[in-house]
Amino acid sequence: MGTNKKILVVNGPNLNLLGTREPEIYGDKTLEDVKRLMLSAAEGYDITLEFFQSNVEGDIINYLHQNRSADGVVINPAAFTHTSIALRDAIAATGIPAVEVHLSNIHAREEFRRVSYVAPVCIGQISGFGIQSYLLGLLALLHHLGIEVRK
Ligand code: CA2
Repeated sequence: MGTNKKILVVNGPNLNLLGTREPEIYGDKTLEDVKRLMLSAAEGYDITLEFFQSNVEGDIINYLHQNRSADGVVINPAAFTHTSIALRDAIAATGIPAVEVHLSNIHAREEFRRVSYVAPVCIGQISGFGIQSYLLGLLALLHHLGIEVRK
């Protein structure tokens, strides 16, 4: 019997509105669909997922601080990806192993989206697979942490 690991799933600004606008870029799935997808994958592992979304930069930073004992985080920082040194510092300061995920391929869009302030403090980045990016991000994180599928 292994020990249950806690994995955070953090979403940044405007992602609460996912599925309501710009389906050609972000798809028609909602954040609830993301949650369902990840929870069903999580059943295969001895992990607990905790979901958090905020439109407020400081609230995301405080959440990471409060949960710094978590084993890992899958994070879509949304627009804060391209602006927030504070969020980058919070990921580095808490030391929580992080995987950055994006619905869209941020490298195939406007120039300003190609820059990620958080990428250098993350294990890696998954970008462009719609809500599957979150699932791939979770699997990549679990692999990095050495968490194997339940027997
Ligand atoms: O592709 C991604 O996942 C992004 O992180 C999404 C951010 C964007 O600023 C990043 O460059 C890439 C935007 C999230 C906006 O969410 C929406 C929700 C509903 C309708 C339209 C956008």
